[in-house]
Amino acid sequence: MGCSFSYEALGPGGLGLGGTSGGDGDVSSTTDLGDGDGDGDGGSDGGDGDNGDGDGAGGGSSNTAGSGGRTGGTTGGSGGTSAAGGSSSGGSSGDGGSPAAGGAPASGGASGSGGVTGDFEVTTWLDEDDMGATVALPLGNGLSLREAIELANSTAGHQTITAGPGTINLTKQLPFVNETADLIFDGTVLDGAALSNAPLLRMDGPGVLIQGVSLVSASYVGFYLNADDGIVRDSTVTNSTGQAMHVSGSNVEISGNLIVGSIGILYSPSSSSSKIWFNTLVQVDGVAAINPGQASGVDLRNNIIVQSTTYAVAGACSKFTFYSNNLFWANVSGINSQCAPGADSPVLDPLFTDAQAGDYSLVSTSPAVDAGVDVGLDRAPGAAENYLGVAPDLGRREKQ
Ligand SMILES: [Ca+2]
Ligand SMILES: [Ca+2]
Repeated sequence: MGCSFSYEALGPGGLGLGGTSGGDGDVSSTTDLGDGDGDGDGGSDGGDGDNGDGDGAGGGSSNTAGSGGRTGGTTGGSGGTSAAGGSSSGGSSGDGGSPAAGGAPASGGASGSGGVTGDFEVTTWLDEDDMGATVALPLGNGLSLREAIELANSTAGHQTITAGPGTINLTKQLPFVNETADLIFDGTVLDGAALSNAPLLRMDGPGVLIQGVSLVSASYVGFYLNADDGIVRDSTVTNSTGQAMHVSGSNVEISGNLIVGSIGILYSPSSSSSKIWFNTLVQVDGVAAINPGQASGVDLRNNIIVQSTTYAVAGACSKFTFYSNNLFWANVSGINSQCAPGADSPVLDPLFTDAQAGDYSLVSTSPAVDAGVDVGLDRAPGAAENYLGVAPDLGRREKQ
């Protein structure tokens, strides 16, 4: 699935490394996940440092693979940097481009004007922690996620970290994302098997977006939303025994995620006005798959919650600003002992395509199809409406 919102400078090219007179570092901002162009133009003395274009062919709603990769700058000039191509992540099922083998590090003169500083693409799956790693000199085997987060944290303003398909076996707790940033993953797995009492991803800065990552072996907490306005979208938590998500911040959005097993989504009392939209939760353990506790203002719509080992949801009706259009099925203790769902919430088998094989997409006859309500989230990029058919589908993917 492509995503409609635009990213700031997915093409991280143009690090502003111009020639002596200051070249332009232009970044074509992109609106499609699959396209990333980064052209850094060298300054007048250096000629054009063509840092390579990364054109990801993927994106869009067709989920075709983004096959684009990046080629490094060959002409170099004085303006070229390595790895200046676009991030070229495809649609959600697309393959990102391969890391650039790019041109030599810039030796340009004074810093150029323009360009965007601080876009970081993960280029090694090793959980390195090289002191002083930078984009130009990542040290070790490349720029690790850990190093990228450290760079984003130490760089003022908003940055985007990207990572493509691969598995990162975390060796210790990652740095908390402590200022605003987007972490855009495409087929990236974070394995927390070596961690104990540590969240796999903790968001401590306001407005952090995490998208498209798969967490496994989270024994404590998977996503820790510890600041306001955070978003966890299109991600998964599986094969985990801890809390899939812990919500302390307010006005957070948890949308389009798949949680299988674990002890679900829990809250701190400090949280208010959270949005839990379009998630699929299967076989979640604990008090309830979604447990607001003492939090307030939960907007719970368009989810599929099935086969919880106890309840699907905990909490009196007063906890919820919205509590509608959710599908419940085969939750062992019941749906929610304190607040009955309305008639707009089907209690039916959702008819997953192949749950045994881990495919929790919907078949066309699923009662979750068109059973949702438009909450303003674009569930069908490229379509005229925010959804396909006559209404949004419940769960993590719009079927039809
Ligand atoms: Ca490194
Ligand atoms: Ca639909």
